[in-house]
Amino acid sequence: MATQHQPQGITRRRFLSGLAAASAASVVGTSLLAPRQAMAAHETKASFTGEVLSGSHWGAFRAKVENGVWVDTVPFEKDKHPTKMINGVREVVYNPARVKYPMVRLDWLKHGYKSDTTQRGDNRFVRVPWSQALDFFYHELERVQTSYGPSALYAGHTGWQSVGKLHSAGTMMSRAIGLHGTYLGKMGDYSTGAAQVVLPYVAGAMEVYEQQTSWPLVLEHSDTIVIWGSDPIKNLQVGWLVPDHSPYAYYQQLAEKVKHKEIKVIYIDPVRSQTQKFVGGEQIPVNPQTDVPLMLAIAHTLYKEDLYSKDFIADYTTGFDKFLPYLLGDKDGVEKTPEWAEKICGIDADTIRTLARQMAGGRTQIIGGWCLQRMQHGEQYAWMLVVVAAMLGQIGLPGGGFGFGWHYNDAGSTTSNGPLMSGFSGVTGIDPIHNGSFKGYSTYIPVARFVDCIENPGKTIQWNGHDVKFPHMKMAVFCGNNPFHHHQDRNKMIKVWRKLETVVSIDHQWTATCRFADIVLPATTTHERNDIEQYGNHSNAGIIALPKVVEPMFEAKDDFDIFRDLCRRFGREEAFTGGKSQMEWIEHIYNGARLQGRGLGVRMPNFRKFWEGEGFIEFPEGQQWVRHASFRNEPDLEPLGTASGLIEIYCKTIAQMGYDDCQGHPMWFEKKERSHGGPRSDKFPLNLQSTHPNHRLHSQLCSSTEHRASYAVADREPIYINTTDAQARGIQSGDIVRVFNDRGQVLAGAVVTDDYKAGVCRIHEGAWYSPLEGGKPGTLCTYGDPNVLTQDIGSSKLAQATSAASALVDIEKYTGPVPAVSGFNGPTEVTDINPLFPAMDLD
Ligand SMILES: Nc1nc2c(c(=O)[nH]1)N[C@H]1C(S)=C(S)[C@@H](COP(=O)(O)OP(=O)(O)OC[C@H]3O[C@@H](n4cnc5c(=O)[nH]c(N)nc54)[C@H](O)[C@@H]3O)O[C@H]1N2
Ligand SMILES: Nc1nc2c(c(=O)[nH]1)N[C@H]1C(S)=C(S)[C@@H](COP(=O)(O)OP(=O)(O)OC[C@H]3O[C@@H](n4cnc5c(=O)[nH]c(N)nc54)[C@H](O)[C@@H]3O)O[C@H]1N2
Ligand SMILES: [Mo]
Repeated sequence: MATQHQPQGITRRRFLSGLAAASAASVVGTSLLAPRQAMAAHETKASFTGEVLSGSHWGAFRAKVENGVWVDTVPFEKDKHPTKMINGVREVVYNPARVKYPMVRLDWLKHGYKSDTTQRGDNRFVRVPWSQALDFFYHELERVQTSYGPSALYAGHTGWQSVGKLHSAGTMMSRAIGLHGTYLGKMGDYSTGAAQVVLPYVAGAMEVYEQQTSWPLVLEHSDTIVIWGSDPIKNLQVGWLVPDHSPYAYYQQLAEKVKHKEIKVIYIDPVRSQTQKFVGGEQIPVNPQTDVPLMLAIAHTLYKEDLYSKDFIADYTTGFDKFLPYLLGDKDGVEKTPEWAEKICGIDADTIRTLARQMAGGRTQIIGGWCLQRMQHGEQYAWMLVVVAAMLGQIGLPGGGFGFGWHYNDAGSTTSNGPLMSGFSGVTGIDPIHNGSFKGYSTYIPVARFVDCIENPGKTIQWNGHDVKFPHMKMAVFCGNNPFHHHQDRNKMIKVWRKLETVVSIDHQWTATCRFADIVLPATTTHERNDIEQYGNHSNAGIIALPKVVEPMFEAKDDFDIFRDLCRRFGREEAFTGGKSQMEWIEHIYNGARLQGRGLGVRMPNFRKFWEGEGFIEFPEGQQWVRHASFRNEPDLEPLGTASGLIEIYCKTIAQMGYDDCQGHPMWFEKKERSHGGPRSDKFPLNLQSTHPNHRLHSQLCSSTEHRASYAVADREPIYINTTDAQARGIQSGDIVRVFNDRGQVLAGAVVTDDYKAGVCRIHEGAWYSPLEGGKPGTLCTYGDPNVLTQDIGSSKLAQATSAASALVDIEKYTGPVPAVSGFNGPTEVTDINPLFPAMDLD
């Protein structure tokens, strides 16, 4: 975790100064230096030299600026465990994939919404003036609303955008588009789509995004910690807000306790994780996608050996009696014994029994990750983990019970007593101009089914007890997210995308989503505008100013200004801005927290002092806390949010939905494809993990050239392969390999390692889609996007979440001519066309 800060080469610096000179010229004449901004002492001028404290999803840092050029980044001294990823942040501003100008796809410029959409992805774009790009955007919104109505417009934002209480890209989009008209929205997200639907029925809350028991209490009380499909050391590097990385200190203490045999840590994971390497402990290398049989066998052992808490089951849960016949095989003739599970999950029966006894033998904290619910039948894992914890009877005790959010947002740190900032709101309360009828189609769709929706208009699917009727989607807007990274089955997506008439993408990086869009608008990065953010996520350790580090590059505009200018076109500018400038918003957000602070006894300086001073305030530390303790202490006064107020081992509400693939209690369901002898493994033998990257946040930082070079293999995204699997295929570390199945093919750079169980390989999600022949379904991805290979199916009828983690592939050494990586160089700009010619027939 220690940050090695890489010095930048001379050549690079010269190159950057050149860039800056060019961009400085292009910003002259814009209204970027609004009067109020002049008051900021560390306001960056084009010639500024000095240090700027700022923050990001990767943590806080000091940016070193020379003559208006960001040359170096050092971690904030209060962050004792900074991530190396901080080295890639500066390059978000300066890299060849930067979106420089508003651009329109060549054929769309010629024919508008009647364009040849099979050309999408060929990456030929024409530079247009801002005013024209926004006119196109506005006319398309208007056309779609008047000719089809709201159900044809998709603006269902899900995505990681950037930090900043003001510049939340998705919120700005929702607010602006929502002032124009109603539109098709989304439910859920890709992160926890299955768990966040099932757990409220089972445990009364989403459980995934909530704070966890304070680490000092876990370190004091736990005898055993079971880390189930989770890798906190890897995943806590990033945060939704600016992370303070405080939990790392506790993992260091845990490592000490493991060394001295005071706490036992067990990892249920087919991969030796970063956490295991950091903390120590032992691994149970379960076969992928078979954790539910393992859990059932643990439950079976607890029951048969009378190791479960009858009191807890009686007092705090409901429905154990309905689950038991399934466990014992009375219902389906299959008793869920360790011997039964062994054949599926690859862990021998004795090890399963020993694990169950270990868990029941003392205080056991279960730490569950999310990858396991990002797969087919992902609901079952989340549900069954709660059932195991309920049988152990320690839910609500310090260092016991279950938690699903330990690897996320500084969880387990103590929450401060400080105030919470509000932000810019996506809703205004002002009626939209267009408020047409959805004509019987759904007003929202489960987010991971959005490509299915484009493909199958009129189709009705089941979701969480509701019918969802897919509308005819004609236009989609993306801002602060990257569906051509985050969605599964890229080749299916490319084909289906052709049904859309107009796609708008607003980003600062020329992602594959921009490639497959019609109108592309250049946004600024966080570091080219002013903002404010919470320091520390669950810890809420303080407030940090995010002042502008450098002037905006090229023609990039802040999302705020983009959407304000869009709203001006339909007379809603004032409604969008709320009558405030950006700095007035930032001050307003700060002052809201300041007022709240007074009530909490936390004194904050006035805004001017904060902004012109250090730009950082620390809050006093809060109390330690135990998750579910109030429920355990007073189940009648503090019931869970479930129908019964208890933990629902059997859930009547779910049972009554009548779904075959998610029934009244947790169960094992075979998968459509599964490695280690499961369906289709004869054809494609290797399980493909596409877990979250150690070096990036999804697709963010992938375009940071020097940072990418620090982990890429033969210029490609790494694929991690077990030694036996590599040897069988004649593959060595450093080789370029072709990874394939019947959905697609990608090149990747091999890393041969015994950290992976045989039959398991991994390409981290977020590797940029880089087609050999842009727009052609089935073409080779030259860099290694794993979503070329994943399945696009719903987890089940309950949640309809992504099943990204249910994918099989095979790998071969690549012997063909090695193509250049196509993804990182921005668009192919077509210049022999007059961008202002009005050949488009806007009806
Ligand atoms: N195979 C597979 N697929 C997965 C996953 C997996 O585990 N496996 N995980 C899923 C999960 S959990 C998630 S959360 C998703 C993440 O999917 P996304 O959230 O879509 O991924 P990001 O790469 O963070 O995309 C954010 C985009 O916003 C842009 N951006 C950043 N700041 C700004 C800004 O200020 N303004 C504008 N306009 N744009 C900005 C970035 O450049 C980037 O292109 O991926 C999902 N996809
Ligand atoms: N560095 C970094 N951190 C991140 C993110 C990032 O992009 N980069 N993204 C953030 C976001 S948006 C999210 S949603 C979270 C995601 O958090 P998670 O979904 O929990 O994280 P993953 O990294 O996908 O996977 C966690 C672990 O699951 C294991 N695993 C995979 N398949 C199986 C299986 O079949 N059985 C078992 N037992 N284990 C399995 C993997 O080996 C890995 O160790 O991470 C957050 N943190
Ligand atoms: Mo996520």
